[in-house]
Amino acid sequence: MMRTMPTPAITTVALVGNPNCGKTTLFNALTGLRQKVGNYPGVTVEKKEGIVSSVNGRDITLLDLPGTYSLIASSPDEQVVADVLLGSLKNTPVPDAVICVVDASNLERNLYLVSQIIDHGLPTIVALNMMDVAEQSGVRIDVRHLSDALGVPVIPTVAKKNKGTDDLRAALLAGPAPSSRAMQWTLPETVQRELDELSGMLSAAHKYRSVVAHHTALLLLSSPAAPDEGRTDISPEIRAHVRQDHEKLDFLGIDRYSVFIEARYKWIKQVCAYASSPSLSTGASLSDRVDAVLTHKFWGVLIFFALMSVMFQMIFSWAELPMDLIGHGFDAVSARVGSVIPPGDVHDLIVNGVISGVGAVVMFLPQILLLFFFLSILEDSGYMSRAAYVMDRIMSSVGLHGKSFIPMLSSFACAIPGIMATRTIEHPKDRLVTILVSPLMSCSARLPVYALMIAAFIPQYTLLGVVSLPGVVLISLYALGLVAALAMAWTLKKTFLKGTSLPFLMELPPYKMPSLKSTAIHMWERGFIFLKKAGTIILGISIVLWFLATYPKTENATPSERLAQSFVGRAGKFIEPAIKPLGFDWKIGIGLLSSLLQREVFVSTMGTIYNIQDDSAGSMREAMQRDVNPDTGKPVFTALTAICIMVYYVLAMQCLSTLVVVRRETNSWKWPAFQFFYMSALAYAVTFGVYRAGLMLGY
Ligand SMILES: Nc1nc2c(ncn2[C@@H]2O[C@H](COP(=O)(O)OP(=O)(O)OP(=O)(O)O)[C@@H](O)[C@H]2O)c(=O)[nH]1
Ligand SMILES: [Mg+2]
Repeated sequence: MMRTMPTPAITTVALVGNPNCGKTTLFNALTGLRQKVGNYPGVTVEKKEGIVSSVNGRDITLLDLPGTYSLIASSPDEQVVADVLLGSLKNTPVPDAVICVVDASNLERNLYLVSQIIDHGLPTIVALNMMDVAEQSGVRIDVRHLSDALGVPVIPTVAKKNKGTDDLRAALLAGPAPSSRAMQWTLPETVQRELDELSGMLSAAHKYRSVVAHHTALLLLSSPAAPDEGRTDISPEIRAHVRQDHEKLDFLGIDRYSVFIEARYKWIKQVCAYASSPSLSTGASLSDRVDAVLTHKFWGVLIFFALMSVMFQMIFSWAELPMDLIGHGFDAVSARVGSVIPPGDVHDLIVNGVISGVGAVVMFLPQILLLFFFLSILEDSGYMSRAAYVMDRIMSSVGLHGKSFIPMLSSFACAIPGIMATRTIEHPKDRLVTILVSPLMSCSARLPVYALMIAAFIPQYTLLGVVSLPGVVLISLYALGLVAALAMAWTLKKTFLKGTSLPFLMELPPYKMPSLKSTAIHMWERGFIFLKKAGTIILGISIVLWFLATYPKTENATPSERLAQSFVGRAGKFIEPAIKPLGFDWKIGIGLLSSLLQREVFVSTMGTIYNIQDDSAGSMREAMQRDVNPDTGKPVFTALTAICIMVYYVLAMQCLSTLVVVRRETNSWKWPAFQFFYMSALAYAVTFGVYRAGLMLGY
């Protein structure tokens, strides 16, 4: 009589699959979390955890992983997947089971990874996702046949619409089992023999588990070069053995790299023939025709820049009304609170420090929301990959390729996700160059600085009836950041980060209608982060700044003189000689100092010090416009000073969080230090040039 073994409790399950096949969408559906989803390959670059709760209280930890085409990784994000499955990652147990997500509209290519996963021997469920897309394009898949051929359960899903996710959850909680089929693809006999032998040697010499031994053996055999002295994890005898194997197989005329791939594909073709009927559609689809224009080498570039211009123009003009409303709101609160609290230090702290400082930054919430609205649409529609494709030619002229453009484009939101996105870049030097230049792209923290300066000092001309001068200035600042990033990349690639790039291989994902819901969620989340920052860090800095701008108190002096005598006033005066060549006075100097670690603080600082200095009613904008330098008798801010400040903020590295992330991603303080110094020097030099040129032109 046979006894059925009770299925061991499953506690950790990993989601793996090709890039952009919907892993994170499924992850979110199963766990109720809100990890970032986007319609381009490489959205997820880190391992993320979530809990799938079950009725009987045996919860399962689900791991969302970056997308990968193969377990033989070529970039850092892909390496994470192999590491998790092999259990070579610290703090992460080997998963008990795998959900292999497959893009049904691209079955053949996706099955490559499935075949590798099945060989791994972990209990597996295939989630056949994007069934809607497959059906639309006429691909028919026989789910039962596919499941038979693979020897694992196959569950059709449409993750985006939450279809099939309950079945998937049920299958997961029922406890999946390893594939009932052994390794089904066949290698040429010699290769198989060497593989088995090497794998045996690795198990014996290094006590590798059989999966790890098999994986390592395959990696060693297929790698172009023999393992060198650097691989101290492998014994010298085995290294010598691998060298012999290489010579032998090369002698036999076997392409060691493609032999494994071809063998797998041969099997995959059989599976596909058995389980699916190919797409019925013929001829160029609508999306091909759209792509012909959007990725055209001339029109594509033009459309990209036109889209960007429209976006920044809109950010500026649409935000005007809500910004004014928020501004009035803060003025009202300030007046109200001001009349309740009796005059004195507490009154001043609340009105000048807290409300003006925080209010000055919060005013720019509409711009931030609009920025993320547009970025989210670019990401979700599938345009992002087209932009990278189009920019590939421009990027290759500076020695990088289009893949580096996605991190740069993401840096419009914030350099931190941009830098994280470089994990998809295979070539380490290209990755480093991209990390070093991405913070030159104007992030959302610069937007309040630009918006404040433009609104106060750039006249509202309208050119040709449609484009406004403020809009043009804003676009120029973003363009300056992009040009500086490209120029720096070129310089770095020409000097100490020389190296050739691999050819660019990037998938163009299908176009999708951006979902209103996910756009709204994205805007809400980013808006919340912005407000939270205003309510915590910026609030704290504003309070400290108010004290430093109020004490030590000088009696019988004008507010302006008192500010000059305060702690920050003295600090500003101290650095004034250094920044005078840029057209900045000591008050701007206070802003530069206080925003050294976070850019928006410049705006809250101006809010606080202009409220301290200028008692008369009216906005901080008016106070800044009115301010006159007593030494020269000229206004502190002119259009030229405003432009110089903005240029400085485009180029300077005023962000501690970015530096910390760069240190983590490059594993040394050397690169963030280099980045800080080169960006500061660049900012100083270019601002100086702009100021001199402006003076010469008579501004
Ligand atoms: N039509 C359709 N779209 C889907 C489905 N599942 C996900 N999507 C969309 O596909 C795109 C990619 O989804 P993600 O969940 O980010 O994919 P991913 O596999 O996590 O991608 P990476 O993290 O980049 O590897 C998004 O635009 C989703 O909205 C589906 O079943 N049908
Ligand atoms: Mg993902």
